[in-house]
Amino acid sequence: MTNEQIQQVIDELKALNAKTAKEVEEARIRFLGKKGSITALFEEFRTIAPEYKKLYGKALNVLKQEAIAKIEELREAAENDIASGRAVEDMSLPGSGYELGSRHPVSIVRQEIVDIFRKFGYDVAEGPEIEDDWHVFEALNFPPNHPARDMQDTFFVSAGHKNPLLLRTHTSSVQVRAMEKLKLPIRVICPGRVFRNEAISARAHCIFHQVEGLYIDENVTFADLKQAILLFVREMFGADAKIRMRPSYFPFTEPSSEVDVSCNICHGKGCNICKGTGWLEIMGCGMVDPNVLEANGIDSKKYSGFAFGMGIERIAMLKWQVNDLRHYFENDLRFLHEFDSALEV
Ligand code: 2NL
Repeated sequence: MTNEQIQQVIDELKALNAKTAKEVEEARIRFLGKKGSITALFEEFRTIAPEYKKLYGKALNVLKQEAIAKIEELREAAENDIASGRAVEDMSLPGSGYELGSRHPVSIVRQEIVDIFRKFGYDVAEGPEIEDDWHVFEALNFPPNHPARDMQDTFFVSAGHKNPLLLRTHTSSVQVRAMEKLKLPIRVICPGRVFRNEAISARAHCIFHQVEGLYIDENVTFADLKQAILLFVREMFGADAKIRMRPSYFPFTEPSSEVDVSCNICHGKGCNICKGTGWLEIMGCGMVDPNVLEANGIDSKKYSGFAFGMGIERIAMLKWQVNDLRHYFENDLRFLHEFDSALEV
């Protein structure tokens, strides 16, 4: 490397007079790009004799900083020219446009469910994701040795503590808070994120989303529950959708039931989505156990209620036949853009 070579680059930089953003970018590449003249000088610097390294090194660094500063200055001037309309840009170029985001499938389904129940007169309630044992288990009639209370199933934030904090495993905890806070009758819907200590696979995830509902008043019966669910299912899956209820068990409801909706793919004929049965499981529900009412200070002789819960990803899977849960959490843009057209505005 010779002094002349360096001087030549300095002269070129001094003479540089790029006007448009495109010219500035070309100049940047010419000086500082991978094959740029300043980059080349730095390459050569490696081969010069040690006693000259300090001198040349300093000169090259000053040159590089000056080049960066000058190009930045020119870029700003070019941008100001564009902003003020002074620059005569190529008007035939396409506009840059905004990259619009779109709603996540889980958000789309949650909104649909919530909107339906709002129409029925339910309030929407949210609550904390980090909870205590009372709101997640004790107030919901979980016996002391129930497996859900185990570290295997629940994430503890402060294990071993005498009143440990944990990540809620269902949004029933929000309904417990609603019972503490709201006056009767209560009609509330609780969407939210829940957590379970599970290995991630196509069929299980440690984070997922739920919507739970609770209705407490005088004289609420199982017939009211069945009708509420039927009306919901008709709104969600179409006017001809049918429901089927199977007996089940939850600690917080008695009696408890699992709800199936008629398969809207094959209309009962049997297909691989409903595994030939014509039915798809969509939620669990039941009459609120009197123990739960009493634990929350509600007179179970005077009041009764029903509750239900559904997994949002499960409904989304039925709606779009996306059968690997992991897709909902990876935020792969190719997946998310599939739902652009699902946005109803
Ligand atoms: C399911 C089943 C269910 C409830 C949730 C509930 C809440 C209160 C009292 C009584 Cl405060 N019950 N919630 C009841 C039955 C079923 O969820 O499969 N969820 C995904």
